[in-house]
Amino acid sequence: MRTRAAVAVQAGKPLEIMEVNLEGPRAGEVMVEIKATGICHTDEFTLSGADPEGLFPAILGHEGAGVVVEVGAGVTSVKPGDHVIPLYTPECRACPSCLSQKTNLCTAIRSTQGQGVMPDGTSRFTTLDGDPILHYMGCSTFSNYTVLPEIAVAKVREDAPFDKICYIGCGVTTGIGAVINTAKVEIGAKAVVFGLGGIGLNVLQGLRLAGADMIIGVDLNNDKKPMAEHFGMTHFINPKECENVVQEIVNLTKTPFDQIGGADYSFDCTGNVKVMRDALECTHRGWGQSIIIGVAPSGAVIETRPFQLVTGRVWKGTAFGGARGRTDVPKIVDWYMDGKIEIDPMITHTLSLDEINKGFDLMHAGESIRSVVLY
Ligand code: NAD
Ligand code: 022
Ligand code: ZN
Repeated sequence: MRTRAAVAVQAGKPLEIMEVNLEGPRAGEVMVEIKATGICHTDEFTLSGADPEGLFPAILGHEGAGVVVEVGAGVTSVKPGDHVIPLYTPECRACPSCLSQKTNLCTAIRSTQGQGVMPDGTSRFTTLDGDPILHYMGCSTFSNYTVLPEIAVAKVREDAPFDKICYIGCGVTTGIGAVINTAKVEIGAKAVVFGLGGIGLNVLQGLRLAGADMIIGVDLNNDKKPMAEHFGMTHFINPKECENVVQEIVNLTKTPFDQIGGADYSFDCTGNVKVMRDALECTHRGWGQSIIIGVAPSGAVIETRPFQLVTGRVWKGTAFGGARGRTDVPKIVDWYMDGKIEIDPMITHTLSLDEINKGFDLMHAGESIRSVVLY
């Protein structure tokens, strides 16, 4: 069939909106009509050419929601008409990683996904001239119709609005999951969130959900303050307006009884390796945990003195918030529908597919939290 897609033809060039050919789903695959997709930093990172693993031409996009229209042979867990969210971290429930119950990083289709092809080694997309176009993160949600492995879709309830739940396909789950799954924050905790963009705001609401007491937000941009307060931030620090962020946080978290000070948990949502160091070092001696969520530039290295770890601080990282997509994503959709979490205020812009490059401009200008494309 033919479908409309925004194609990343070459690094550093705007996406080109065009008709492409899409082959039907083969065994173990499903075809999904994408109804809405968010534009996330990783799409920009790849399109810019800064991602050394980025391949072209490709159809980017990994934060979508839509409806199953056709299933290939042997598919049992979804059927045409089901509402789904594509998963860039699949969940096969059979590989050593899934069975370990210690990680969400399913390895069933890892290598082919990274090469931009389906598990059988081929692409379903071609140009109208017949040249192959690659998939991206196993999702390619910048196409109106796409094909995914069955293990890379989460079936969700049908009354949830696509234009909001698409954000659960990356940002919402990453931020909330980092708190619940990776850090396992407990009631009464003191936490710090570095970077109050689309991910940081979701960490904030995860912390509120987990019952954290003190939720300190750190951002270079004071304009981020009102929205962050709305999502649960109790204290704000602008590093440009204080001498030493680490000391500031340590002082803020001291009590008459505990004069050591330090956060129980911190989260890097910036991707800046200097921030990552501060995030570790502002945590409490003996038990503080710092979770890296931000994706650093290719080749970047983190530094700290081993003494920081020897004295009990813990450095962790998280991919997709440690969430097992097919199991956890439907629950997060329920939380949204039950009003436990909020998404609507974070979707600051909605665009048509023809306007998708505007979404990247808004991201560069720091004007958007999330731009969502509606098909
Ligand atoms: P964003 O651009 O919306 O937000 C980043 C925020 O950090 C901005 O508000 C900016 O002002 C602030 N900031 C920048 N430098 C800072 C500094 N030195 N100190 C304090 N604040 C600073 O980005 P986002 O959408 O929130 O994404 C954040 C990061 O999370 C990105 O690196 C993204 O790639 C990553 N991410 C990771 C995963 C994962 O699974 N690990 C998933 C999604 C996104
Ligand atoms: C999503 N991300 C950032 C913004 N939006 C993001 C980027 C990378 C990862 C997770 C989220 C990530 C962490 C660890 C890995 N990836 C490796 C997983 C593995 O090897 O098992 C990652 C993922 C997918 C892809 C590349 C890297 C890909 O499909 N190309 C999950
Ligand atoms: Zn993303």
